[in-house]
Amino acid sequence: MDDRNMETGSSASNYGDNEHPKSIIHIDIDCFYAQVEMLRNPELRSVPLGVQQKNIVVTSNYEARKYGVQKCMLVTDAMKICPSLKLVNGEDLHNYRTASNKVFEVLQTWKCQVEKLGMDENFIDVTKLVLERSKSADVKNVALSGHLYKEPGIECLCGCHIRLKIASQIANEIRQKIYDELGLTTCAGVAHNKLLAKLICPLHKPNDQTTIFPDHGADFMSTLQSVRSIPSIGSKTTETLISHQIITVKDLQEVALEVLKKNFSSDMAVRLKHLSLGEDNTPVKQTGKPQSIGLEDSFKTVSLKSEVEDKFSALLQRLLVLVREDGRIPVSLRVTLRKKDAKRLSSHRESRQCQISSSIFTISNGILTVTEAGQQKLMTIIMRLFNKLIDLSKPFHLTLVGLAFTKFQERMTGRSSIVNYLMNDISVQSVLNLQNDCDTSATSMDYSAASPSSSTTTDLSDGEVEPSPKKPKKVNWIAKKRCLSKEDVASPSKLKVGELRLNSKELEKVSELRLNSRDRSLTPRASPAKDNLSDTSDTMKDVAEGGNCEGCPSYVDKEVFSALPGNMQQELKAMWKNPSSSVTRTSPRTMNKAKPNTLLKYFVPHK
Ligand code: TTP
Ligand code: MG
Repeated sequence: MDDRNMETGSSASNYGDNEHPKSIIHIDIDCFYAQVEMLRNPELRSVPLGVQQKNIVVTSNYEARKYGVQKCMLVTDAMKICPSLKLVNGEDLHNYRTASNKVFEVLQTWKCQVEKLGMDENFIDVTKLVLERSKSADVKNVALSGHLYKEPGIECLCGCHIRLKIASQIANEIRQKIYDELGLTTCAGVAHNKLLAKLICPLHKPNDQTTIFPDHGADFMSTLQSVRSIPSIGSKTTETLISHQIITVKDLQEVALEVLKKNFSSDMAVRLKHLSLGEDNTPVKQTGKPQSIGLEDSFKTVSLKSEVEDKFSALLQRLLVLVREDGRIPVSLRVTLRKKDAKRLSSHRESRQCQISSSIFTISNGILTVTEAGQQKLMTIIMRLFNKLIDLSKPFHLTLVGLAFTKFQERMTGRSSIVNYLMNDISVQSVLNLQNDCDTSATSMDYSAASPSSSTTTDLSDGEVEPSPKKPKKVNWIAKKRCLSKEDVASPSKLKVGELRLNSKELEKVSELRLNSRDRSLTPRASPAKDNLSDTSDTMKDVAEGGNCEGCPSYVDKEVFSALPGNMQQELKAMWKNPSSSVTRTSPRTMNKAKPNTLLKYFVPHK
């Protein structure tokens, strides 16, 4: 992009260019938690309703909003302005998560890329669908569904106006389907990029939709009163911008690029400019399983080790429920703290993580479980990490503790791990699913808060660390960004093994079989594996006894292992001893350079 264009506020770019080929829909569920509660108890529909977490009304239904009850209001304030407000406790997120997953499933039926953003928002890239429809429909007469931000002065030469009108029809169908199947009303934004689709979405709510054409992007952006309204601008960037008197998005549009470059990296400065003009080229990335699963709890102050332990213990109980629902075996645990620091404007978190033994988890009837002893072991690890973060010889004051499982054992559904060959189900041992089912890597535009909240408001609910678009408002209720941190992003498998593939149904069966067989194969340990606080893997201490399979993890089928040629056995053992050289972490390029006569040669890059 030409810097001069930036400085004059011109919207030419590819980021933008004069072509706007994409059609993106953003869907946001109306008063999400409140709707879920109203579906569970229809009597709540006709009364003003607030969903409470600790002393905050995290959302309210539209009946309550008529009285002025807003999201994130203190319960006391909400009750003052609406004494008839009915409150339900929303601290157990299970039903919200279930509803969120159901919406995601409905969206998947359109066979387009769907990116989940937190619990109640999704992006859908309907570009291909629009193109298909534009071939068959009487495109010139296609009508826009819902609202249009502004009537166009002239038709854009690239034909995007017609395409976006078709997309608006699709958005309407999607919303109708969500309503018909789940009873949930939603809002939608339709645009040629994610940024505008998201920001235009709430223009008409509830239960409505808005489309914006590219030519009005910069104009619409200039109406936003705070740079913080831009999804990927977090509190730190905001602070820096404000310190240079760049407060509104219009200010950002008008400031010279050179000024931004003095305060940000060149790339960041250019990106800020693009965003201010409504330009964004980040793709909609299909959401898979989250990279990490975590919970946080924030509070006024905790200064005793025993209190910290109680907090962690409560978090762990809840976290284990989430992990069980997820089904993957965690192999890494992260502890996060926020120390009280009156001097700092931004909240400041510190984390420590370590690998954990997979033997802590067992799979019983296909369900992930942790024994009492396993839980104690996890608590020991947690407190050890805590001790590394806090100097207990001095007083400490914490305002937040967090726990997250940040890595998961590769299972047969979808990765290149060589250990997949060796699980106890010989009938499927040479079959890998190559679909990238875990690709939740952060896009270059992270729609979650770009930095932790600067809020020091206290007595808050536990925040579920999920990728979420909600920037902290009055409260610091969530820390989504952590879950998308780049170091957590595993690169998708690009490998294939022979030509063997299964379709998803078959894979489900295989998955079940493996879970069952793995369950059967779990052997009691002579001594519990040590938890390693350094970066070296502890999971490899998870050894099975006896025979020439000595040194293999317990899930390895001894028979299969014994049948392998000696050099392969050696290689696998070496790999298990030194997980950093594990095949699962090896890039396809490295694979190609594998020595002859190694197992690695069985892998060929996926083209
Ligand atoms: P939002 O989409 O911001 O709010 P909403 O869906 O309740 O209302 P709207 O009609 O304006 O879209 O957030 C989705 C859910 O996330 C919300 O129902 C409750 C929860 N939430 C919190 O827990 N804390 C918060 O600070 C916010 C903003 C939301
Ligand atoms: Mg919503």
